Amino acid sequence: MRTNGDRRRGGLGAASVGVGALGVGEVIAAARGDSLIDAIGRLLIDTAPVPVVEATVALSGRHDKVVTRIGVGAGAVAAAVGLGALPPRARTVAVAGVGAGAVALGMRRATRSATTVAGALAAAGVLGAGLSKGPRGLLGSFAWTSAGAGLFAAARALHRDLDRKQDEAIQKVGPMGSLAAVPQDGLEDEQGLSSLITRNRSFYVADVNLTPPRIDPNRWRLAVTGMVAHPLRLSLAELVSDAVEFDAVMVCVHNRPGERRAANGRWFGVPLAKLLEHAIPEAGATRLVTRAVDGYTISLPVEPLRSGQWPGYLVVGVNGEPLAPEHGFPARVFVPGLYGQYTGAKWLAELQLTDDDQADYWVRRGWPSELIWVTPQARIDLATPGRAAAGTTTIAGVAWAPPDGVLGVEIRVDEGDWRPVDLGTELAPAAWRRWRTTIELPSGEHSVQARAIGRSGEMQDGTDRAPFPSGPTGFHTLTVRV
Ligand SMILES: Nc1nc2c(c(=O)[nH]1)N[C@H]1C(S)=C(S)[C@@H](COP(=O)(O)O)O[C@H]1N2
Ligand SMILES: [Mo]
Repeated sequence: MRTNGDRRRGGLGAASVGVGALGVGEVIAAARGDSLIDAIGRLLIDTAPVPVVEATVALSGRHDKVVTRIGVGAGAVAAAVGLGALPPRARTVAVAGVGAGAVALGMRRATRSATTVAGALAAAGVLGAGLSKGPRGLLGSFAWTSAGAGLFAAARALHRDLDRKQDEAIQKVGPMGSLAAVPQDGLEDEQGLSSLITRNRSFYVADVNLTPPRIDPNRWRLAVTGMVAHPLRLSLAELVSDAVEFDAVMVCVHNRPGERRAANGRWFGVPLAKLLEHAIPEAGATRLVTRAVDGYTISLPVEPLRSGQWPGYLVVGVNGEPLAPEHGFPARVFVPGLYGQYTGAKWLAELQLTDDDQADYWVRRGWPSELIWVTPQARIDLATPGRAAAGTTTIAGVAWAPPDGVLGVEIRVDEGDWRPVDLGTELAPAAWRRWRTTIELPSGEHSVQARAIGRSGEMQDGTDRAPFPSGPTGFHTLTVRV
């Protein structure tokens, strides 16, 4: 007869075996720079229903990757506890199932790696053996847990080492364009206002990978393939020599008004029109597939890029530096005005010209296949009392309406009349524009809202709408207490 106490100890023992087994898997995968947890996480990201993805993005904000990783780790340990509670024969079958899952994981393009498979199989083996014997008492559980923790630390050290090597390789690539003349818009004195150019380490990160792929810039080549008269294979140095600078804001389709999934950069890239001119697309080539090293794709129509109607770029740097690992080093595609999810892949491996209509990553998951353009949006960064004169409040922020530019920004207090604010100098139509105004507010609590007006006349839509499926709308509302 098993008592409750037995069961609790059994659960603890199985959990400790789970930690130990996962540690074995992590350290083996890490030998080649992979991670079992990240591979499982990517599988979940690739298969989770869109409402689950949307809820995770909305609830975890900037911490979505950490939250996913912790979820995977906790889930794996919980699964070990579940397996531990099974009768021996059922457990053997289930552990074999885990092994089969490991092989399946290694077959997927996004996570394909022999070391990940080896790590997962070893973890399954350790799990099976550990659960059938069971750790002896509390000390046994403690030993398994500490062994697992030690292996996790070893895996982490291996990853740190590879990250350091990647950073060194990126440093060696050298400067990308120049920030020689730091751009100004006349609002430099406003403390607390977003900077005109977002610093590289403040750029938001949004992608389906838990850790960025590491790419050796010396071996990397951009392939231009498919329906072209001249297929190309270009090194980073070759691309750099054709690159030009441009200023533009990149916005994630998940950026609800007031959020910070948007960043303004001085980018360095080769106009796609120029690359296409070299490659010479065949007459029937309608789609340009931007494909990342892990198979992730975003497709764009060829014609407007080829003609230059949409100034798209193959980007190799931002703010004077090469792209950071999490932002797509060594190259990505960016068409200013399209939301990040539709603008082109990071960690680019290939530009393929085609006439097929194979759906992209997010389109297969239920997002529309039509490209989604960024709509005008204004964000309030600060409301500072008494700066200009006693009894007044300075309100300032940023606004964007790429690619045409911001024509005006207006604010209203307590849903009263809209009034225009002062705009900073426009850096470029596709960039964000800073704004500021000083108003008098009677004492008490007030709601302040802002809206942007695009140069094409498009007014920011105040209807509160979630990002899925066609982009967010609404106003940023700030409550100010005077
Ligand atoms: N390869 C790849 N490229 C990608 C993505 C991705 O998941 N994988 N995410 C896209 C999305 S949704 C956005 S918003 C931008 C974000 O770029 P950033 O992380 O540099 O800000 O990259 C885009 N390019
Ligand atoms: Mo995004």
